[in-house]
Amino acid sequence: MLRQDVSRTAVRTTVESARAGTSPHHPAPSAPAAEVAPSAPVPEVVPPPRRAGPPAAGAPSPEAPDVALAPMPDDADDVVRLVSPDGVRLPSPEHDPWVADVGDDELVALYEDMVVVRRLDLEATALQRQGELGLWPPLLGQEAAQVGSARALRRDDFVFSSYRENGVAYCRGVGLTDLVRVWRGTAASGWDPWSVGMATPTIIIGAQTLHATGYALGCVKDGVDSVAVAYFGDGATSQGDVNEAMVFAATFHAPVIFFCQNNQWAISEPVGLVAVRALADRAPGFGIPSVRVDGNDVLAVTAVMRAALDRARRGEGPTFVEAVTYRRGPHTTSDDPTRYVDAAVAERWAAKDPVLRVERLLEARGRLTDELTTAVTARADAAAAEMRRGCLGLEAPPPLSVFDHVYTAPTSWLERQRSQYAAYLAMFDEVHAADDAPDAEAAEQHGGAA
Ligand SMILES: Cc1ncc(C[n+]2csc(CCOP(=O)(O)OP(=O)(O)O)c2C)c(N)n1
Ligand SMILES: [Mg+2]
Repeated sequence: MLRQDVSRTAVRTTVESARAGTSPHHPAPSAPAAEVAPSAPVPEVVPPPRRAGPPAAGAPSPEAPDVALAPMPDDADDVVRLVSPDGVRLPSPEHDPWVADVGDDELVALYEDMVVVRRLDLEATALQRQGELGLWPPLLGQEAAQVGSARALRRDDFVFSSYRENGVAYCRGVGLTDLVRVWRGTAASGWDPWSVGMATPTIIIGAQTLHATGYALGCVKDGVDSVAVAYFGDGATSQGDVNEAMVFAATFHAPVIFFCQNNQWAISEPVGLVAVRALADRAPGFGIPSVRVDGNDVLAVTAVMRAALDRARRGEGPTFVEAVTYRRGPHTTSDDPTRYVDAAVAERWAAKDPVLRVERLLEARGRLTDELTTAVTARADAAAAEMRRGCLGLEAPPPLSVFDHVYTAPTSWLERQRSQYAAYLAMFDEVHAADDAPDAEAAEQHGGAA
């Protein structure tokens, strides 16, 4: 069901249930909360200060003010879910019609996509560990959120993503070598956006939501029913850009979907630090209906995404989708999550793995045969091998090419920077030349000694 409206009554209900300890987003406070006059502004209930998990190395100093953390949505029951973690199909009169055409064959195709995406992600992580990539942002655990949403799109829809949506990029048809180009440091940008309907990733957290909203407004002006999708994380929801994008999208009924993958971490900061309520609850405040979906359930993600796309195409404006999932790996290959992740929580999420879930469902339906797993594994291995080959074949461009595509036409100050940089690089040539030349003094000494 779409979350349409957060009225004062609804807020009060949440505050009251928080006091009673019945809200999934608010733990019960240890001391009774102060009475609130009905006409007074509703204050937020602040749980007692605490920190999740063991203190990380580099944790805040004792002087730093402690903060209240909302619980992580571990077992959120307010999500749309069509397949349980143990692979049982859960009927839903509201959402089943959106996936009525997803039979066993279509489920197998989604399964194959997820296996391939996971394999590519692991291969890229290995490439980084072997020194072939500078950095990689793993998506382990987020395969269903990415594949389920991306496969619901039409070719003429357009994706604006962050750095972690390599599964989405795969589904859009981005070339396997193109996935790693930037991370190898051989290109400033990975692919031609127009050929795949997906912009190259935005590293500036949340900025792509503005791009998506602008693109969506362009679609309306062009009279087409294409939809723009902005992918971003839980941490990004606190950025001004995301909030500004939602204001514009709501005001102008932009056909844009705000697809938030709540993987529960923004680097080492837990989502509870920035969200005392469900992230999906923010959107109705902007006038944007929202839906919270089990992000590890590929079928449920497909259903809510199709519904959101349909709303947008019918001119009903934006939808905010919160896909509740879990980042099972590090933030990037430069991160060490063992310093801040509670191992027990991570283990619980491993049991809710999105790929395992579909395997269990297919197994129950007699479709998980040895032939299928062999074929899917072979496909995934072949994709990984192709990506590795492509990666190793990438050559570093000439250093001065960094200036080539800054603007369509050169500017005088860019030209000046270019020549300054060329002079700087030439200094290394001189040093090398000097290194290579026979050392006259040494030669003299050598000759003298002889
Ligand atoms: C504007 C901006 N601020 C800070 C950063 C540094 N930064 C990189 S990733 C990240 C966390 C993002 O977390 P989230 O939005 O949850 O996405 P996730 O990495 O979990 O996919 C931050 C703060 C940045 N890239 N851009
Ligand atoms: Mg995150």
